[in-house]
Amino acid sequence: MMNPLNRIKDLLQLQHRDGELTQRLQQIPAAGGLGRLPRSAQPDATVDSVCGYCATGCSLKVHLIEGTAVNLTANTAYPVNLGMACPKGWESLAPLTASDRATTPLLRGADGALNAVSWQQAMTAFTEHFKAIQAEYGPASVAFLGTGQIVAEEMAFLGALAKFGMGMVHGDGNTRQCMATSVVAYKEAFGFDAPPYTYQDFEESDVLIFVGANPCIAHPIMWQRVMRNQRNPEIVVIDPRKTETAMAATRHLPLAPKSDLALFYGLANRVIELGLIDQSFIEAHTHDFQAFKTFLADYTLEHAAQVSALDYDALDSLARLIGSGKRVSFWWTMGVNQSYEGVRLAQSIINLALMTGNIGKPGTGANSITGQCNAMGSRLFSNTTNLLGGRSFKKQTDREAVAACIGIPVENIPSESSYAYDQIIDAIERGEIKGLWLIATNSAHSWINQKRFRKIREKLDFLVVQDMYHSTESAQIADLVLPAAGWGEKEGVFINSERRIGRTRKVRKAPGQALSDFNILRLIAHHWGCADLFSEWSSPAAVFKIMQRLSAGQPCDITGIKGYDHLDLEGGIQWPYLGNPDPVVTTDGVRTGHEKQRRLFEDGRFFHADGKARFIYEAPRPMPEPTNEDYPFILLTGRGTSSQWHTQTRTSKSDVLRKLYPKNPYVEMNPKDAQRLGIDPEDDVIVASRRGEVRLKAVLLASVQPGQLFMPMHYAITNQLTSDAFDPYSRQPSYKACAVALTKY
Ligand SMILES: Nc1nc2c(c(=O)[nH]1)N[C@H]1C(S)=C(S)[C@@H](COP(=O)(O)OP(=O)(O)OC[C@H]3O[C@@H](n4cnc5c(=O)[nH]c(N)nc54)[C@H](O)[C@@H]3O)O[C@H]1N2
Ligand SMILES: Nc1nc2c(c(=O)[nH]1)N[C@H]1C(S)=C(S)[C@@H](COP(=O)(O)OP(=O)(O)OC[C@H]3O[C@@H](n4cnc5c(=O)[nH]c(N)nc54)[C@H](O)[C@@H]3O)O[C@H]1N2
Ligand code: SF4
Ligand SMILES: [Mo]
Repeated sequence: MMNPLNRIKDLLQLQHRDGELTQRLQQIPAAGGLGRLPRSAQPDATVDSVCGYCATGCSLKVHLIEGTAVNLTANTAYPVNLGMACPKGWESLAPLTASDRATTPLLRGADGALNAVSWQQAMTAFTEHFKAIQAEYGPASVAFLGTGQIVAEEMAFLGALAKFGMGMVHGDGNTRQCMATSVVAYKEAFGFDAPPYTYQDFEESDVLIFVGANPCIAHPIMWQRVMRNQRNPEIVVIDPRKTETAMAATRHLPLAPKSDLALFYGLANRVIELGLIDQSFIEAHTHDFQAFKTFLADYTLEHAAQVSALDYDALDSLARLIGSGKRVSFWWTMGVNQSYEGVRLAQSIINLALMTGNIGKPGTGANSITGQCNAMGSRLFSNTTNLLGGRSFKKQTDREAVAACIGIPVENIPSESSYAYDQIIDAIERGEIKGLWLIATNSAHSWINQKRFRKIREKLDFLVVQDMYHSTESAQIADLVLPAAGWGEKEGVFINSERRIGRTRKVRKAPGQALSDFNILRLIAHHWGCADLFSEWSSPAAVFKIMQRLSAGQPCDITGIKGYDHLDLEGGIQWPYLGNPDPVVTTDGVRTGHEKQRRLFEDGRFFHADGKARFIYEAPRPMPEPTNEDYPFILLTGRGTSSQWHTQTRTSKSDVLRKLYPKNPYVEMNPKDAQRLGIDPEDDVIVASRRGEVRLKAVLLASVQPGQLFMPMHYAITNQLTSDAFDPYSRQPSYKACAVALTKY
């Protein structure tokens, strides 16, 4: 069972670079199930490939024998990870050879069971069912839900095929659960969805403020970059829990959950009061500061201290630090994004960076950290919320530009935006959407309020799940499972958190009849009868060229990249990239030609037509589900260990990773609450919300405040409790707080 030592072990493990852990990992049968290699079998080649888990985007050197991966090490030459990798990265090959890989298509038969069928039968079922639904209920009655974990070329193809070829209108992705808030916040404030930073900023900052982010667990190698900072920085963590990151920080502000917005307005108010704003930056580069200042009058620092239950002096000191720090950077993740008022909260952070001129310079920025390996790719190229290349479905000129660029009739492009994920679920409940296609996302575990999700299954006439495994919660309830290749079994690019486009490589053959998502999409296009529209979309490399054309003239312009090899040569390339002087490799192997680190807004120009950023604000709202007598605890959810990834379909397949995290679900609670309720460590408890109740082990930790509980999202029971509240602007689910009761079992 879980004990806090696991966490510490976990932290220690990621301090190792090429040390002990590497050796331990090398003793494990070479990931890939080849068993122990004979001494004579030395790798005969090595390729660089970007990791397929988190958005840090580390580069791994994959060692091959006759074209097949046998091992991997961290890439020392890559500007992201500089030779480091976390346990998940080291264990990237293990999930590929798991016994529950989907190796043939599976179709639910009259007997109610999923039976192996040929690709021909699978494609016939796919097209017949979806076409029949569309014929009866209209083209928009079939929808898809995608991901931030397939290569960008596959995302672009999926979005284009579904919407321009198959007539779908609605398609969204798991990035709605994750990044939607930042997307909207940036678009409104900067004029484009543009995280401005480069990882070098971790090392060049004097004050780093992490809000609702736990990089020690969730982005371990970003945290290593923080640890390389030689400026003796103040590291501030704003999180209700004393997380691993909070423990390693210089200051921790354990605020009351969801009091962040009042807190940031209070800090802004105080910075103004202290005269610590950057007046010349505000005047030259922003709009609406005066109105924001007037609005702030109601949000004093005293008010912030009261609402957040934090000490006034600690907040006053933080306001002074933000106002007077030379290089202040703000970093946020899901503690901000997954909130019913996440967009305004992200903007309250952006406002602080703008008013103190902390943007566009080394070590500064209002920086949203992305989650999955290709979350940024999906933001730009998935054709879900945005029309390909960061455009709008609603704009005629944008539709025409895309139609001309990819040679399809403009009428094929929907003129309305897609429903968001939750709206797709609502539409299924209403009977408006009857067919659903899930690609590389495990909604039947990860979506909020699972009871409701499971009910909509009954409303669907046909559910297709395209996944690496047949055992996922979603595959288990599908009508048709399409077996997909995973990371390491296909080619393409990921775009990491600092906008760096990096290449990922095929280093193994997918098992059985599993195909890359790219090739599955090609098959579907053929069987649907729209392959001629996509004749140019013949390979990932061909689609990368299309993506480059689609980016032309946009803030994410990448027309200067000369192809995949160029990405390899440069150690990935950050967007935008219009092509600097040709890269040159000097005789001693040094590459020159473009700067390896680039941040946005160095010239103070933002992407709005007038070049100015906006201050955006709104009064805080009460929590949708506050505690009461019946449900006296606030339940927080999030990442549990650096060795667990989401719904664990991949990380649970590694012998090494399984040793690094608790197998069974648990809830972390404060020892004082436990004592009051007569609960001992390891006791079984019941946690109940208005949606349901679950039984699990109690772990007593002072890192959780009294009155709060924490459950990792990696166990399927967690989302039986969460409540479906959403941010109104981004439609991102508010996973991070609901009211629950806890009793001894
Ligand atoms: N090991 C591992 N790494 C991962 C992932 C994984 O599953 N496993 N997933 C990846 C993905 S997709 C994502 S999106 C990222 C997520 O990365 P993070 O966002 O860093 O991780 P979380 O644990 O979800 O949430 C961060 C913190 O938000 C805090 N929080 C909750 N409520 C509030 C609040 O009201 N205010 C504030 N200020 N904080 C609050 C929680 O206590 C938690 O510590 O991680 C990525 N990296
Ligand atoms: N309570 C709570 N719930 C949460 C969160 C939280 O903090 N709290 N966080 C949310 C966030 S930020 C996120 S990002 C989501 C993640 O939620 P999901 O996307 O549902 O989680 P994953 O386990 O990453 O699911 C990815 C699926 O794709 C499959 N897969 C992997 N690679 C490939 C591939 O190349 N092709 C195909 N076809 N399939 C592949 C995997 O086997 C897996 O089934 O969870 C959200 N849910
Ligand atoms: S930090 Fe993220 S990208 Fe780097 S090795 Fe770990 S999971 Fe992979
Ligand atoms: Mo995420």
